[in-house]
Order: sequence, then structure tokens, then C-alpha cells
Amino acid sequence: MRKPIIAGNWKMYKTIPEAKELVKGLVTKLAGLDGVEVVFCPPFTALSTVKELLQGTGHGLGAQDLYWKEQGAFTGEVSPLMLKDVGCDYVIIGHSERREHFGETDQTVNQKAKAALAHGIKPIICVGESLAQREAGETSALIKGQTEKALAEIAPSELPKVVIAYEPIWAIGTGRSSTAKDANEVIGLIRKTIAGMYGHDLAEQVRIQYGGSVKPENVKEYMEQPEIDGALVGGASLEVESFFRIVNY
Ligand code: G2H
Repeated sequence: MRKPIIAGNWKMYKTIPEAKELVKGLVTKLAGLDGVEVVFCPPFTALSTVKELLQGTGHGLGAQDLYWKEQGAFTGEVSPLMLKDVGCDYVIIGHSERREHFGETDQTVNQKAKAALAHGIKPIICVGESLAQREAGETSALIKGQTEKALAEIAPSELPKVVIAYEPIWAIGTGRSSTAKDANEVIGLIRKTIAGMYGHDLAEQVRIQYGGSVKPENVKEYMEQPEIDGALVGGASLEVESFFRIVNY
């Protein structure tokens, strides 16, 4: 059985004192939580602080991006070695905001995913269609293509460490979420795509999250769907009470 995984993607929010307040509050409230893997994805600047606060809790730490080289003259970039050094268990790769504003492509997503795995960091790979693509009936082809390109050359032995997040772009931070049934359908397609590459048994081991305006009020519907194994939560992960309620769906 796949263990549900709920990750808070803080995006470009939270100073160090704010991060401390949020994580301290959540660690206290989540003590004893069982059955759900919780991952905190703060900005790079707060990774070290959050790691310290998570010691002994069992919760995971994730970064929001990485570069695929170990080191070098790449001003402004952060390497997998550095993420490992600070104690990251996960890294979000290919979020639509990075694809849209920072030139992320299916090819760079693939390079980053391979680099993360090579350093023992589990990638949370984001895929998702825009509203125009959905309305043009392109969702299935696009999602299949994004999934195949992201996973290219990833060894079968590494696949169970990969998490995929299906985030329809039109549902991100808009308050407009995909229906649970629609999300389940697309996530089923992602799993089928993975099965086409790696076989049914391995595809059954991959956890696939839904992301896009997940809130305490709607999380249960998503988590009840058979194909949905978790959530990638943005806005609603920034406050103790709302993220607590989501994780305790
Ligand atoms: C989608 C999600 C988290 P939000 O980007 O990755 O953000 O929950 O604010 O829509």
C-alpha cells in the first residue's frame, strides 16, 4: 500500500522567524500523527532552521528546486550536494511557476530529477496543464508527454522514490480546484503512463499527489480517491491551523 504524502510548498513565503513559528506550532500539534508522511518545503534560506526543528519528528524536509551539477560557476544555483548537506529528503521539481517564470522545460526537469535521485533525494515532480490546453482537449497528451519526459532514463530501481504531483495550472492559487473525480482521472492516466514505461507493479508503487487550491474543506474528497496518494499544498500550508487540518483530513 502506498503511504499518503502531504507536502507544504511554502513558495517564496516565510522569513526565518516566521518559519520557526509555523514549524514549532505544527510539530507540537502533529505529535503522534500516524499514517501520513508530512513534508515541509520552505525557501532555501529557511531549510537549515526547519531541519533543526524537525529533528526526531519523522517529518520530511524538501527544497523547492535544485540545479543538476554538484558544484561550479553557476551563480545563484543550489546543488543536490548542498541540499543533501542541509538534510533534504525531497525536492520539488518542475513546479508550473518555475516552468512559466524561470524557463524550466521537460528536459531540465528530467536532468534535475536524475540528479536528485543520484544524491539520495526524492523528487516531487510536478506536471499539469493550462486552462487553454484543457479547453483544447490536450490534457491527456500533455500530461502523458510531461510524465514520460520527466522520467526518461530513471532506473526502475529508483522509481519507487519518485513522487509525482498533478497540478492543473488553472487551479493553482486561484481558489478554483479541479473536482476530485477529474483529478483522479488524470492521476490514473499518469499511473497508466508510468505502467507503460515500467510495468504495472512498479507503477502501483509510485505516489501521485494532487495540488492546486487544496484546503481543509476539500482535502478529504481528494484523499478518498483511489488514485490520489496525497497533496501538494501551497497557500493553505502557510498557517498552523489550516495545514494541521489538511494533514489530519
Ligand atoms: C499549487 C499549490 C502548491 P496552492 O502550486 O504547489 O499551491 O495550494 O496555493 O494552489
